[in-house]
Amino acid sequence: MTIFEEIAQTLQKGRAKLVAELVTKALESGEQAKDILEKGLLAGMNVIGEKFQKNEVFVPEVLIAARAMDAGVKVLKPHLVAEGVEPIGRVCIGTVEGDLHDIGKNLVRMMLEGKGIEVIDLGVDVSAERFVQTAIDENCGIICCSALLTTTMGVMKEVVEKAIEKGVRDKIKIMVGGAPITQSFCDSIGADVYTSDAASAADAAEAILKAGK
Ligand code: B1M
Repeated sequence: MTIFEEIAQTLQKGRAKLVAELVTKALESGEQAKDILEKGLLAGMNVIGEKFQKNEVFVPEVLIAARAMDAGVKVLKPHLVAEGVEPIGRVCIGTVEGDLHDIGKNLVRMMLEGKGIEVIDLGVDVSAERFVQTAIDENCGIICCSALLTTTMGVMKEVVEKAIEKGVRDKIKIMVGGAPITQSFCDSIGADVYTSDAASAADAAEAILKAGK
């Protein structure tokens, strides 16, 4: 087994401390940080994403794997910066105004990070104004909105309207998701992409950002 495969498999088992040790070992043996990220950490997280979509693993396993990914990335980060590895793009994410549910939103964030996307996490109870202004100020390619309450999903329409009002609707994609959201709701408010789960959200965001490069 290569060191990359070892890292990927250890990440899937959620063994954070061992992942950090293996990343250190790989760096010491002269591997490039970019390869460790792509062939080890991201490869492992992709497997978790695929299994999550097929209901072969569940929320706890994803959270534990994401924690292991974080441990590896922490070791790797200074080396990635030194090698000049660029993230594939930047997005902002949050749970919409009036809504405090953040478990799904956090899963989406972790899957996005698992794709090498830079994520600005605005947390919960995020207003349309804050989503759009952050996307403008921080040069985000995508705004990702999560909602769990039928009473708060309307804020997503406000996000679309705010982006139009600020003249950036053609520059910034808007992705929506959360238990009460559907494709027809997404279409009705004029958002760009709806996905039903975190792994598909990360796949869609990756495709959008790569297409925009
Ligand atoms: Co609340 N809650 N809750 N709650 N809660 C629900 C959502 C509810 C369905 C329970 C019920 O009544 N059966 C109901 C909503 C009913 C409705 O709107 N029709 C409800 C309610 C009513 C409330 C309160 C109003 C209760 C009260 O106080 N009377 C209150 C509201 C607070 C507020 O937000 N202002 C409230 C509070 C809470 C807690 C704080 C106790 C807690 C939240 C803790 C937290 O998030 N930190 C909580 C919880 C845990 C739930 C349930 C039990 C679980 C939600 C969850 O985390 N699911 C939920 C009932 C249920 O679902 N069984 C319920 C797991 C999570 C992984 O799924 O977020 O759907 P989800 O994310 C999925 C996908 O939707 C998708 O990816 C994830 C998985 O891959 N996804 C995206 C999510 N965001 C995405 C974005 C994307 C793409 C995909 O693109 C950008």
